[in-house]
Amino acid sequence: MIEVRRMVILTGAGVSAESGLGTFRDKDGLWTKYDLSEVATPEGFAANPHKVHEFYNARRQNLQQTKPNAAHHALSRLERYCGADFLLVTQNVDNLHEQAGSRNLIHMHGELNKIRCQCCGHKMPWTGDLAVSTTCTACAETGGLRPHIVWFGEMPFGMDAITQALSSCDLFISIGTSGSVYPANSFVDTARRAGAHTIELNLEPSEGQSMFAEVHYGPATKLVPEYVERLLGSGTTLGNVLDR
Ligand code: BV8
Repeated sequence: MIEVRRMVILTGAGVSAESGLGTFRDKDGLWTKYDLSEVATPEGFAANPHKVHEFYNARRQNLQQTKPNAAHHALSRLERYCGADFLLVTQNVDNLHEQAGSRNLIHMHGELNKIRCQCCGHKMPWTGDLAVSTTCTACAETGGLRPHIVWFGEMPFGMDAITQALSSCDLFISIGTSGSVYPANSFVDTARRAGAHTIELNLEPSEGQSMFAEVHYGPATKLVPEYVERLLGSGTTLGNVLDR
């Protein structure tokens, strides 16, 4: 039995797969169609900003028609009713967790519906297309706008808050991620060293499968609501007691 007073949840592209958004490394995944070094690195953006804008414009357009699924809604319910400290860290750049009502959320890899100006640093919501010719509404410069996305080789957002939460959590649940990308794939180890119970909910074993104390495989829209029900079903007012 463990007393859950602080939980950290990590999600990846698999949690949004059943909403129709592609994953990266599955069959037909994004990285099977694009060379990530050309569209998801600062060097790729410097070499061909038009190509990178096209890559993100297509995903941003697709996102506007996308809705959260039962896994997103279950995580929002867990945050509301778990009676414990709750942090949701997502590697995803979509806004489906917010649409489902999640609040204590860190987009460690940035957000598709935001852009920022490299000239003045201004960050702004953006759901339309972006081009090299787009002018910054804050400094009126042209050519400096980029997606507010963390590319490979760039520092993820929120790392201090994430590390602090992982170092004091007693439950860590990883959902829908292949465990291929650092530093997200090191979070389970940080949580484990803090004494947390660690759980993987995924369609299939991830690269870090052996690091988890408990694993369940299947689609997120089935697994996540079931596990949230188990957590809330066993709930006490002060945090939760979880049967291992
Ligand atoms: C950093 C934004 C320093 C872009 C992304 C060599 C070895 C090791 C590491 C490195 C190396 N060389 C460089 C590195 C570091 C590098 C890295 O890890 N590279 C990898 C490729 C080897 N990392 C970085 O550069 C990071 N920065 O390290 O800075 C630092 C760090 C900390 C402190 C100080 C300094 C920055 C990485 C961020 C890159 N940007 N996203 C965009 O989205 O366009 S990452 C990219 O992969 C994706 O965006 C995604 O967010 C991320 C992880 O992918 P997943 O979400 O896991 O998706 P994937 O398709 O892989 O897996 C999906 C899973 O879902 C599968 O397991 C599947 O089974 C499952 N699934 C599918 N359907 C379902 C399902 N599960 C449940 N239900 C379903 N229905």
